[in-house]
Amino acid sequence: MGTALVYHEDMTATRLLWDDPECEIERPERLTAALDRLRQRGLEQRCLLLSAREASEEELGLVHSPEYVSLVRETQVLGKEELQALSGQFDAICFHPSTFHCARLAAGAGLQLVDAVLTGAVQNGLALVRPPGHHSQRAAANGFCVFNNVAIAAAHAKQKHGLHRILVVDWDVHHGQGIQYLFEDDPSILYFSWHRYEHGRFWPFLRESDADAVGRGQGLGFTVNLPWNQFDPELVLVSAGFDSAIGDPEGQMQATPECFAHLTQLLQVLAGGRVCAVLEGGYHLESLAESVCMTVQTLLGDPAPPLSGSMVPCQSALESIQSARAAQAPHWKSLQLQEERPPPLLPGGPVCKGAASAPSSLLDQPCLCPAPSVRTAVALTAPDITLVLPPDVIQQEGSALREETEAWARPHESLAREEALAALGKLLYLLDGMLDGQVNSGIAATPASAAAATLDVAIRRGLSHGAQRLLCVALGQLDRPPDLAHDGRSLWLNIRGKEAAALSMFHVSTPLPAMTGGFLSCILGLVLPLAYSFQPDLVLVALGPGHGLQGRHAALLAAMLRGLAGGRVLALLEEDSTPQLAGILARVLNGEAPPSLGASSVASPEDVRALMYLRGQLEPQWKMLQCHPHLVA
Ligand code: X5A
Ligand code: ZN
Repeated sequence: MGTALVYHEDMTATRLLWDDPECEIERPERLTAALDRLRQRGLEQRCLLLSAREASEEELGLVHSPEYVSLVRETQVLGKEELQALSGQFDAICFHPSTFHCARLAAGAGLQLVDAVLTGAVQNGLALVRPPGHHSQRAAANGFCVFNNVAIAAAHAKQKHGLHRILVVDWDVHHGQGIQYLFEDDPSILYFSWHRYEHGRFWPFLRESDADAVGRGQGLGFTVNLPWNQFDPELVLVSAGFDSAIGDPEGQMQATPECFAHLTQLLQVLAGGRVCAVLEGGYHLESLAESVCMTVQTLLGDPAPPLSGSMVPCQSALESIQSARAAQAPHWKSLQLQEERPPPLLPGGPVCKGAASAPSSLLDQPCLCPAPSVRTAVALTAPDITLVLPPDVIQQEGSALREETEAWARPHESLAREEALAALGKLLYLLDGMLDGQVNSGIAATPASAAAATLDVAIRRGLSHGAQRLLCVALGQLDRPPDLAHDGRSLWLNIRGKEAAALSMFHVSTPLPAMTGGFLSCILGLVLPLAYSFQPDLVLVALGPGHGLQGRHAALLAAMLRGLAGGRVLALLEEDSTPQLAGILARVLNGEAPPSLGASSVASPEDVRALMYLRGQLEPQWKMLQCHPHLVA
């Protein structure tokens, strides 16, 4: 459906007219550097370009007082001395005669983006704007921000489009106190911000930036940090600041540009993919440009490049997450999990083949080689004419050589039948395309009776032909091949109706949760932390006999797993799966947003118990699990 890029070059006009070391980083080149890089990468050309319009004074009035709007309007005719004097009345603000025009364009750009997304003209988009907005308040400019672009967009989405639930995610390194103040008592706008705080010693130095600010009145629980599995937003607005990126002089944090691809991708599973990002901070031109490209690329549906570095959360981050969860727990049922911590797995046993230390040949490819020419391929033995696919998803015709297929099939009785052999040939051909870097993701099918054997071959083939670490998520009656070496190169996660058990850190079984809430907790609380800790370079998802998965759940799982291995995900289905299931998986693997799940129930007590049990067992080995601490309310 497309990605909008909203911009107007007039927004480069406002600039610093006097000496001010605090304000000088917010320069016009921030926009031109980001835009140039988008052009260079061929990303601008893939977007629908919209020229920003000015927001009307009435629209500004959605969140600002008329007196404040007049005050900013009047700066247009002030001289330099007067501008400087007026600026001094605010914190970190430098007015320019063009400020009013630029700030109206910035707010208007956000409005246009929301209109484009909510009328269905595009799926998502980014507004590249100056000045930023999230610090600005009802009657005050603050922290380079004049009008609160994202807040105005949110108020407009409510008023003009009749929305009832809007999620605002603020990933700028600073707390957007302006947005918090404006919607503190409004339960229809959930404001989530993460920001550098330093116990109040980081700008804007506010007590109310801490985790215990949770909103007030009707809005209790709708301010700050919490997971999003009950809110079910209709629209996601992002206060997209990139001053948390590596190299930024303000933020001094370490987020690599790829992090923003992953953040974007995680948000795309919400609100049917309706994501509007609006630029806030970001002052290191190189880092800003790269991070903007990562965001736009992900909005366009490209898979996120793998994250690098050690996947071990630091103690202070864990403490911050814990205090935010504790503060929010009274307001969100999904946070009120009470379980005893089970004994951890005994030490010893196989260890992970150093995810960070051993670079993976497959994962290196996206950086060195051009992106795969085919994003998603579907290899079905009897292509179903009712299968509706987007034009860029290809139906694979090819098959591996007969002899080679037979050699792989030989150890398996269930692969002796002609249909099973033909399906295996197709799968091997597809898998080779992925391992060679020509195809990014794919779907293959197999007769149900041959599902286990086909998966077995796919794992072995993957590991012997270039994959260093392979994640296999198997649903239904599929057993881990018994002789598969415990050499730390394959992680087996079986989701089916049996009890929870971790046979080793690489062999985990968990029951399929009955309801959406439980399914979501299983993915967020177990599958993703294990997967991100393991850092596979190939992912297999197999829906085997009796998998019991609903289409929208399968789509969510596929969308989330796409964050791993640079999106190199192969889904294996049973031949008699419905064309709907194959279609939805193909579209999601190809970058479309999964359908919205609806407001989900919380996980059942049994589901919570199974999840807690496994997390407790596996936490010492898979450190990302620590991000979901055991809460005893
Ligand atoms: C939008 C933004 C930061 C202001 C920092 C003042 N503002 N020291 O990143
Ligand atoms: Zn900032």
